[in-house]
Amino acid sequence: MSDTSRRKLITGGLAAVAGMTGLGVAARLAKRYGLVAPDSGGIFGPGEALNYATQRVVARHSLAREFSRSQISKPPFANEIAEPSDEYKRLQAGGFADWRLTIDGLVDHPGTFSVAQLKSYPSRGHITEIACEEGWSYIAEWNGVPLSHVLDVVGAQPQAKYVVYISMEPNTWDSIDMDEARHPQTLIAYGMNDNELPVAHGGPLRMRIPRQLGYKSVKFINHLTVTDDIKKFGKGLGSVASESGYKWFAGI
Ligand SMILES: Nc1nc2c(c(=O)[nH]1)N[C@H]1C(S)=C(S)[C@@H](COP(=O)(O)O)O[C@H]1N2
Ligand SMILES: [Mo]
Repeated sequence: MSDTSRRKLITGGLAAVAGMTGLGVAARLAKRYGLVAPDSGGIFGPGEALNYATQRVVARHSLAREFSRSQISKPPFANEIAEPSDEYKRLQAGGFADWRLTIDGLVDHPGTFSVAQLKSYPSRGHITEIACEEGWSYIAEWNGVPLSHVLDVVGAQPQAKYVVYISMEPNTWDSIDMDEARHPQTLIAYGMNDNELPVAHGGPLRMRIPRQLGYKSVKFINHLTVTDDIKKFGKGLGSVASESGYKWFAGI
């Protein structure tokens, strides 16, 4: 079956089944096609599974809304961060010249990248809203390298299903599926509002994933792992956040 007709079938199937016989069947259909979030079946019910499956089938190429320069919030709000470690302070004192992003897992060319190296790649910026699950949001311009480009540089392998991103902050990591990882607005961000990314906002490197809630945009990242088996990480729910009850798929 062609990809298009398969997608049509899934889309139609999901919608029809959800309408006619309830979400449970739709969730089973989603499972059959592998569209199941790592944390589903836990505290989240069939509605959650349907949300992720529907998003992936119907809206996988949709773009987060981009704003104009005049709409940038002044000043941007930074969420509270934990006290940085001594190691972080040492790196900060050196202007982050020694910061490294390690990339490994299902890639042909694992490696470590300096911030300068990442800045040498084609950059992308977008003016988007970052929305916290606690109810506040603001608009800022984010600059960085598309994660997709970096995945090409390291040669992400075709069987890859997730990118796990790990913060220098202890016990702080999350993951996204390859659709989100390859999405053109998904950035490894190093800049904000025409400046370096401030420490409060996750400098020198953070993930910026504007189609999902703020907590997916993890700060201080220094390690990416490409995997086809998310169950191997932590408790197998796809993120630290999911382990404490937040949704792994936080699409907005
Ligand atoms: N390492 C790290 N990343 C993090 C957080 C954090 O506490 N530590 N908070 C998250 C949450 S809950 C939100 S809403 C956003 C807020 O981003 P901002 O502070 O740049 O506005 O960062 C996310 N990334
Ligand atoms: Mo948040």
